[in-house]
Amino acid sequence: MEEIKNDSERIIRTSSAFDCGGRCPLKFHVKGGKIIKIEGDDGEEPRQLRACMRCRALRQYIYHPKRLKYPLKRVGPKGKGEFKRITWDEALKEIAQKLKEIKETYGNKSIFLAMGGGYLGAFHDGMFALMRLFTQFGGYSTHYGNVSSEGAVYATKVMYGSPFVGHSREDLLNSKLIILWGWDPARMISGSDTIYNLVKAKEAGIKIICIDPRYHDTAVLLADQWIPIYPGTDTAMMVSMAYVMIKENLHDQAFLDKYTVGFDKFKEYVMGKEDGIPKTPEWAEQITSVPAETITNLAREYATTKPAALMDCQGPARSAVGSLYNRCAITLTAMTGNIGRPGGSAAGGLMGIPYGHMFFGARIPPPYKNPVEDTGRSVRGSVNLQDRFITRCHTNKIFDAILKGTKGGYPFDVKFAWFVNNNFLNQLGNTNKAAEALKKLEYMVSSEIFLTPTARYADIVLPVTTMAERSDLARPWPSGPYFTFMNQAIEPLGECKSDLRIAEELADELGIEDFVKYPDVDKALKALLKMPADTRKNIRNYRKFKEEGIHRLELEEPYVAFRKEIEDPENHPFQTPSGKIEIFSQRIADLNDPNNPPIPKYMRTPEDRFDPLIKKYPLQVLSPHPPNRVHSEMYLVDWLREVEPHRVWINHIDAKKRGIQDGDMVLVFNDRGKLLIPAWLTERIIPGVISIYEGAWYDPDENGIDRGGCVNVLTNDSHALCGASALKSCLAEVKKYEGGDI
Ligand SMILES: Nc1nc2c(c(=O)[nH]1)N[C@H]1C(S)=C(S)[C@@H](COP(=O)(O)OP(=O)(O)OC[C@H]3O[C@@H](n4cnc5c(=O)[nH]c(N)nc54)[C@H](O)[C@@H]3O)O[C@H]1N2
Ligand SMILES: Nc1nc2c(c(=O)[nH]1)N[C@H]1C(S)=C(S)[C@@H](COP(=O)(O)OP(=O)(O)OC[C@H]3O[C@@H](n4cnc5c(=O)[nH]c(N)nc54)[C@H](O)[C@@H]3O)O[C@H]1N2
Ligand SMILES: [Mo]
Repeated sequence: MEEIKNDSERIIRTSSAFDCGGRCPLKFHVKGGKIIKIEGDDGEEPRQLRACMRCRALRQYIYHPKRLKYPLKRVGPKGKGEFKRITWDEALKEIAQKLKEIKETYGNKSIFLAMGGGYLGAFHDGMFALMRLFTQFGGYSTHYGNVSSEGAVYATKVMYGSPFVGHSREDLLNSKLIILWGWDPARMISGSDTIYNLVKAKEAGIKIICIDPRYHDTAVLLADQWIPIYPGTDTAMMVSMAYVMIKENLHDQAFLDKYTVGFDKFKEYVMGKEDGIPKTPEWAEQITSVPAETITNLAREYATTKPAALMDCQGPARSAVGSLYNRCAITLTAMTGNIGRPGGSAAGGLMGIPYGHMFFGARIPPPYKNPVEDTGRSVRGSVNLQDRFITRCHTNKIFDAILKGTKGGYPFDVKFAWFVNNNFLNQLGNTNKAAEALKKLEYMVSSEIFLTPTARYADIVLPVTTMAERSDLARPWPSGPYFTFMNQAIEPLGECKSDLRIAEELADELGIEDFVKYPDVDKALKALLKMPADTRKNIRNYRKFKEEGIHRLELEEPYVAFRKEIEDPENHPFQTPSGKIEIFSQRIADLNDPNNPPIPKYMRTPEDRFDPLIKKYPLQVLSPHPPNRVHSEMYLVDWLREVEPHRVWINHIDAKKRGIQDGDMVLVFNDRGKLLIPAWLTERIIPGVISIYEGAWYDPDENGIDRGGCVNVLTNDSHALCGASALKSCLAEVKKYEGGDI
């Protein structure tokens, strides 16, 4: 854990636990109780996990002068940010009192828990403690639908019966062609070993093609070819690639026959038998803007270069198209026989790899059953949409549900809401509407590290510790085969407490005597590591793990998704009803919903480029994840702001039409909101599309114009049928801002 450097300087091994998919192993140099320097992993190549810019800037985050250090009570209007300091005792007594009153008057259904991914440690992830607390208090209402990945989860559940579609990243080196389709890992990380392996692949001469409306950082770094495409039209291009393969007999019919069902139906759609429209590259060109010749060449290249890795992701699926993007990508990987093969890819959003030792989730002691959901079914990612949580609202509908309640068809009327691990006012669709909803709440609590735009609406704000002030265990999201031990480096700042401690103390106030507590963190972490998830890979030497801060799994060979299913299909069927990869899904067909086709298709969506609304709002709005933050986290850190000033990406052609010059302050607006932001004129985005990184803090002025540049004042709060949040189906207009009222 600690290595004494000299009399007073110690090195503490830890890692981040942000929601970025990476886990940078870190060395904190601590002197006199303060972190004075941060270094990255010192592991040997090729296994070194180089620290990202955010982790290198952690000191400015942990010691930021705006860190919350004491409990606060709101004294001004909601949203204005006027608070006074109170004691923990006062804060917890008031919250307990309110909870009892609201339970008595309206029942447990009116207590709402809003949970995000702000912290992903195994133990101190406070929302689990709050879930337990509210369960024991008689139950609570909440939301369903993972805002990140619901489209991909649905696609993989339908087609494979499993979301574990990832390969170890070093397997990229076994590919002959890598297609990054809506994926920019130089920015979004997706495992701390991803970009390293992509760079190695590039150095080895493996061709890399990027398909994205933006010439993003990974494309700049690695792409042999960038294919710009209009947002929301990828499925048209994928379907026409299938057309070329079928027409030229380039697809792997033997693979399709052996491992899939329903290709014939897909083929009928592709060739035009179903609807009279052959899905030719010319047809796709009209929709996507990608020249027919480019599509044809890519189809040929992908079908004839073996193995090839088609890497789709989750971003394009965070739209009204939702899972169809991932379903089409999976179909192409099946048509080319790339599934279950080293150097190939199963597509489906690049999600989990079952490396074993999932100490997550299992940390919640009983009771598990939320009494409010006694009558509800709870099938996350279920193919049958009717099976979704019928007691919950969709995540992107939280604020609509608060506003409309049971009268609007939601299962509850929210009176009390607790926001933990999220800044949802800022991060979900339609921020102005969200602000209205928060004003309407009877009572709101936020446990936070900073006074975020969401926390500004709370009645009580509770200050929580950062990762430097507690010990925990963590693992990267999907890929890296390693686990980290987060050693506490410093004492909690001010009066900060972890969410777990907060829940424990509140349990006392509420008189919940049998609430399980963890006074000894070290003991609790040891117990977590003993869990039998996958005994072969269990970390046996607790002391070594704690000291080194990292446990790297030794894999004999790179992990390849569905290898067993492909190599030994008799004994390892896919977990679908047919036991095969379902290009046609009878389960979806049975739902008989025209908006949810049983085969993957190109479908139009609201606020796409063919929506008549485009006359009024001619620009499609992208809102990728910021390179210099994790969503809205670290927004206040100056070092990171310097790296990437917050600007709207706009092509010269669009800017010229509007008389906009580089650096001009512009107003971006639609019927949902208006924001001010400087323009960045760039060839790195396709004309007709603009891009604003999500996560800038909402800061509305008296005219309702957001001066913070929070893109979600523009986005809408709808979701695709499959459960994907439609944050990227959004149209807006841009004009030069001349000052004054608008
Ligand atoms: N327009 C647009 N919007 C998007 C997206 C998009 O692509 N476009 N992406 C969406 C996606 S995929 C996601 S996952 C969401 C993320 O949405 P959020 O989860 O709301 O995003 P964060 O900004 O990470 O907010 C996490 C908050 O948790 C706080 N926090 C950190 N650690 C702790 C802790 O230990 N305890 C407590 N109590 N709080 C803590 C942080 O200070 C921060 O304010 O955003 C979504 N929003
Ligand atoms: N630095 C950093 N890393 C992060 C995060 C962060 O906030 N900051 N957030 C993490 C989280 S919670 C998540 S869920 C992941 C998200 O990871 P992703 O879902 O991969 O990220 P996005 O930024 O939403 O989008 C990825 C790319 O898709 C492109 N794109 C958008 N729409 C379309 C489309 O219709 N077609 C095509 N072809 N491309 C399109 C965008 O231009 C962008 O380059 O990232 C994680 N990593
Ligand atoms: Mo996410």
